[in-house]
Amino acid sequence: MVEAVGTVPSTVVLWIGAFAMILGTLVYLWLGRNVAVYEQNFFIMAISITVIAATAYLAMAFGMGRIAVNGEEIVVARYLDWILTTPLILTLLGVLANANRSLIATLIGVNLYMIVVGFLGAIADSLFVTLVWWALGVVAYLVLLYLLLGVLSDAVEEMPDDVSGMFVVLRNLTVVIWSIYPVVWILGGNAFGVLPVLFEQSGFVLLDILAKVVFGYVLLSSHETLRVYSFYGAERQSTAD
Ligand code: RET
Repeated sequence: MVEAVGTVPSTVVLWIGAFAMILGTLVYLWLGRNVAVYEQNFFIMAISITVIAATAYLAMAFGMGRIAVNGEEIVVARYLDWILTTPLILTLLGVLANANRSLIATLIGVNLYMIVVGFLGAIADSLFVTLVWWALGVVAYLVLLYLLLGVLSDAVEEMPDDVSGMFVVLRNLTVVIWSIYPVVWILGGNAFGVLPVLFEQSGFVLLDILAKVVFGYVLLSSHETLRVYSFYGAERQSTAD
């Protein structure tokens, strides 16, 4: 639960995280240099994700973004990052799948619950209480998986192959990567402490790079898919709600 912070190697890892997010932002800006109006929202959302994460990693690398709760030091910047960026990632997936607003709102609500109970688990001071919060977070995550793999995947079937193909790639990347977060979390300093701090930090940095930077790159580098999406999706959205 107490995270040994401020060691030189773990600070280096946080700087790597910050630079990866800044690099991702610059690549997206470059990819979006002549972006068509209909692609703008995708770019703005993806850029927001890496900008928020870059800010959180900068704060962490500067040794900031931690608060003491119940005598424990919590890396609050990480939870602020997750609470802001995971809804954006899910919105990107939802919009791509042409899901209606209530489904996107449901995805976000379940996801927020998952992150909030994860935060409660991090500030809990007994292993048992931490495990209870973690288990509740895992239940929320399973509901999220059901929505992503079931309802949202059904919605995308009405979209052209280009779009549904892109959705499936991004959905699979998301499902695989997101599933590793609770494992790193429970093995690290929050509960069992079998993962050394450096491994835990590096794990989260690597997962964040995949879930944010690689995810955004796959989406934004395909102008053709975004073009197909916009013509088909814009037309359908009016009847989808
Ligand atoms: C917690 C602990 C409680 C149980 C579960 C968790 C899952 C966290 C996830 C985080 C994903 C973060 C991403 C961040 C940036 O892009 C909160 C660790 C299930 C899935 C994708």
